[in-house]
Formats: sequence, C-alpha cells, structure tokens
Amino acid sequence: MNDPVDIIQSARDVFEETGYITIPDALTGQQVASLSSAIDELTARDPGKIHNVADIFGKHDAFLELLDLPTVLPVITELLGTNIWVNHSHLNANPATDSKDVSEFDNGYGWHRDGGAIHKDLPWPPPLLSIKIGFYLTDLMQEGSGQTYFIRDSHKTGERTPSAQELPDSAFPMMCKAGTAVLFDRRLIHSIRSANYSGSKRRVIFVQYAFRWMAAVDPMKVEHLRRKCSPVRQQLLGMTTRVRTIDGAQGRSGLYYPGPEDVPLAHPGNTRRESRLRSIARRLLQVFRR
Ligand SMILES: O=C(O)CCC(=O)C(=O)O
Repeated sequence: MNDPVDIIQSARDVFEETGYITIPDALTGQQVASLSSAIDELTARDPGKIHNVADIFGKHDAFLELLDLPTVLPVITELLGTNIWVNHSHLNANPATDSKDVSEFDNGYGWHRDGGAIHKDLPWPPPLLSIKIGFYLTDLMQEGSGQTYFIRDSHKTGERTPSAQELPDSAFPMMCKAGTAVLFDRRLIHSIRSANYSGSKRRVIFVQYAFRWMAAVDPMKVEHLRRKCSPVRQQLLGMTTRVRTIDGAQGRSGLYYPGPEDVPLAHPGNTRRESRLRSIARRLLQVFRR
C-alpha cells in the first residue's frame, strides 16, 4: 500500500471508522515551545486558573502558523475539500490539581458534540460539516494528565451524551505526546475537561475547519492581520470573500459560489496535487507504521 492514493483512502477509512486520526510530530519542539509560551503570555494574569479562550488568531501572532501547517492542512483538504475556513479556535490551559476525578467541576467532563444547534436543527445522522484539530503541547502519556476523553464510535451511533460526572466504559482518554495533532469528527462525543493530577499544566490549542458557508462560532476579530497573511491564510481567516455575478445573477456571495480569488487554497499553483498527495501519504504512512 505504497501508492499515495491508497494510503489516503485508508486514512479516510480510519477517520470514518474511528472518528479521528492522530498525527504524531505534527509540530516541532520549537513550535511546541513558542505556542506554549504564547498561551502562558495570554493567561499570565491568572496562571493557576483553568482557561478556555476562544478566537485565538488575533490575540497572538505565534498561532498564525497553525492555519496552514503543512503536516495537517493537506489531510484536512483531502477530507473536506478546499472551500473551507477556520470558523472557531480556542486555547485551553488546565493547571494540575490534587483531584483524581471531575467532581470538583459543576459540569464534570462537559460531554458534547461540536456544533451546538446543528444537533437540534438536523436529524441524525447530520453530515460531517467540520473537523476539529487538537494541537497537544504537553505530554499526555500518563493517566490523569487532563486528556481529552472521547466516546468510542459515537460519531456513528448518535447515542445521547453521558451525564456530566459519568465515565462510560466506551470512553477513552487520548494519550499522546507533545507535538501531536488529533483530527476529530465533530460528531464524536468528547469531554471539555478531565482531571489533571499530573503535577504539570496541560496546554492545547483547538482549531476548527468548516465549509466557508458555515458561520463563525466566535467573533473572529482578525481584520488587523490581513497584511501579515498570505492569500491562503486570508482565506482561512475568512478575508477573501467577494460578491459575484453568476450567469447574469448579481450579488451572489463567494461563500456559496467561490471564484478563484475566494479560494486561493484551490489554486493549482498552491496545491500541485501529485506532490501534495505524496507528502500526505508519507506522513500518514509514518502514522500507520507506529
Ligand atoms: O480541552 C479538551 O480536552 C477538549 C476541549 C474541546 O474540544 C471542546 O471544548 O470542544
């Protein structure tokens, strides 16, 4: 299975089957260090508190490189295509405490599927629509390090979310090393927190890719970044949308009718499909061989 097309197909199969793909070493040690110190800067006022801060890109330039990370973005475009943007982001800092379970938190694990009203508005099964990436900046190989828990197969079963303090047998913690990216299906039930009694603060950044016609989850205060960003980054921050005339019909949004200026990510010059496929395939092959 060394043909890139086969490897990518099997990554797709893994994603569809399990609801997630892990990419170890998606970030270098240097990137982990600079992203961790950006989180520390932004949470310096109250370092002992749990932080879950949305809309990160306008808050620190260090985060910008996550938008089009070569180890991750090609996998996203293979799964969602190129008419996408980042409609949500947040950083989470979870200091260690002595508590061995989540009873200290009112809403416990905070089990949920991403997407809020999508799950009320659409019948089950709703389509995938968006993928979230967790960029884990702390080693989470020891139990009780504040891992994200997932409910196995829940992206397919449509089962109810467990109650706040419940830890069902089908729940498992995402054990991973610092630098790992985990791409997960929006419909997979996951925790908002778990107990961290590791002695070390857990730091994670979450970035959500969605179709461009889906609204922002957070305010996306990013206009001031325009001059710092490449066309692809501008697309991913929602800055490239034009109003177009389609077959003589005026005033149609490029969110629904994307032209080449709306989606630089789709330009052949940016994608070079064959070499892109090979580079994704190389990365995925490393993942499968672990
Ligand atoms: O912090 C975590 O482990 C998960 C947070 C998350 O994905 C969410 O809040 O949707």
